[in-house]
Amino acid sequence: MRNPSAASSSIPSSADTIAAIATPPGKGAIAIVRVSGPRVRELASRLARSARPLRPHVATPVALLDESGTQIDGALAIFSPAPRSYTGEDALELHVHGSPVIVRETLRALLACGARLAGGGEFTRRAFLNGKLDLHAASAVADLIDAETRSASRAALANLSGGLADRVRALRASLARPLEELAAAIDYPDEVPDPDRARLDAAVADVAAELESLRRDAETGRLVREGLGVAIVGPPNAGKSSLLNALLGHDRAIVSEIAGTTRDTIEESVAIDGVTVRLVDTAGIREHADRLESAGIERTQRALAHARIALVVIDGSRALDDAARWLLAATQARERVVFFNKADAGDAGFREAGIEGAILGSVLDEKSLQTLRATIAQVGWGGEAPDFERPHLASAREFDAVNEALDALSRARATIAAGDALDFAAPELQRAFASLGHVSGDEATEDLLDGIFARFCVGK
Ligand SMILES: Nc1nc2c(ncn2[C@@H]2O[C@H](COP(=O)(O)OP(=O)(O)O)[C@@H](O)[C@H]2O)c(=O)[nH]1
Ligand SMILES: [Mg+2]
Repeated sequence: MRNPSAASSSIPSSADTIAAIATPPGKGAIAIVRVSGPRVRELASRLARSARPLRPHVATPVALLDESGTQIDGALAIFSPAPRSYTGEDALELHVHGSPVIVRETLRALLACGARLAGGGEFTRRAFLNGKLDLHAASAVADLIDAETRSASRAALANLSGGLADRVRALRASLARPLEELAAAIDYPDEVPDPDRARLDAAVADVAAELESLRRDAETGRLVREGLGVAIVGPPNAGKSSLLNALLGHDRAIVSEIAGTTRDTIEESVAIDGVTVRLVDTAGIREHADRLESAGIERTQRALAHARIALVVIDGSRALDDAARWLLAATQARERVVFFNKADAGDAGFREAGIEGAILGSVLDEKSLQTLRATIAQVGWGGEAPDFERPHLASAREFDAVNEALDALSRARATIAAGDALDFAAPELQRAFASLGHVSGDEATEDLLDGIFARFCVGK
């Protein structure tokens, strides 16, 4: 939906001029107050007095006044006339000295002169409504601000540059043609022949294949945003904490020959192939009076539940104990990397276990660490460094919409293949078409927009 006039009454009017503090609270060198909307010029001429008129996109020193004409600050003003601004409207940025008092006074003066306090994400919402950003890119703005790692910010930036919405729009266009043909055949059965089934199916299959590839990229995107959780589990004294430290490159966990030194879980991140790998070091599973300690089992299972990959560390130099056997069995059905440590001292446990793909090595040996990193990469993302620059579906909402479209397309294909009346295929294609509109933003409802912009901060 690109027509602001269609906005429902629950949405603050985009005819208002909105203002917000764009920088974080607290003292700073400078702070920025931004304004957007039809009354920006009027507000600027009243509150920002300068020797010469503000020139578009040029930072100009101004005396910043309040509504009664009293000076608040000496500031820099940047005026961006519509449509060449972030929001696509007339916009003004006031760079003031970063004192909370000045910032508050500036905002108060703007509100006193007729601006309204912006809602969360309202600037970006206007940018979307004015066609400055597609919906996918607009949500990427929040991802970029929320990014906590370099890889997450790169991924968000790729989405910000657009491209994905265009790709989805092109897929919609590929569905539009068969839909028109079907509609014509259904509406005028006597004049228009049914579209050729094989050709129709091929067209739908092409779109489905593209969507599958979008879905695969989305998995990569999630990996990039959220990182990969790896739980280091194993019996006490196997070398779990030593391994965490070795992968980190510094001593984080206490390593000791006294079994049971790591009491709690420790979480640290390392980058492998640019992906943030979150390593969780757990306390081992001890044996108590010939029985495995239940608290240790519980702890281990909790760590495993939160991780995608189990990194099972076992002392490979000596015979397997009950804890080792329990762990190997407990992790058998999941994604795991099995590392038999202490190869410098022997390989009895490694040979006894005979586990395919298990690594025999030592945390003291850089080669073993390299093999471990490569194996984590292999299990985590297929070994090939993820492409951070490729735009991808970034939210569960987009992911669901693509899944719905794929489901509808497969139902349509089943109908076509079964030789059923093509009347049954048409609504499914229509459904897929609509779902994709939620991703490209061509069919964005107010509810959808509310959901997307709800997580934005005020001033963005
Ligand atoms: N010989 C040998 N000793 C190791 C190796 N890795 C760890 N250790 C020793 O094993 C003991 C237990 O290590 P630690 O990392 O605390 O084990 P955790 O209980 O599994 O966390 C320490 O004395 C380490 O120095 C290894 O590859 N070879
Ligand atoms: Mg430990």
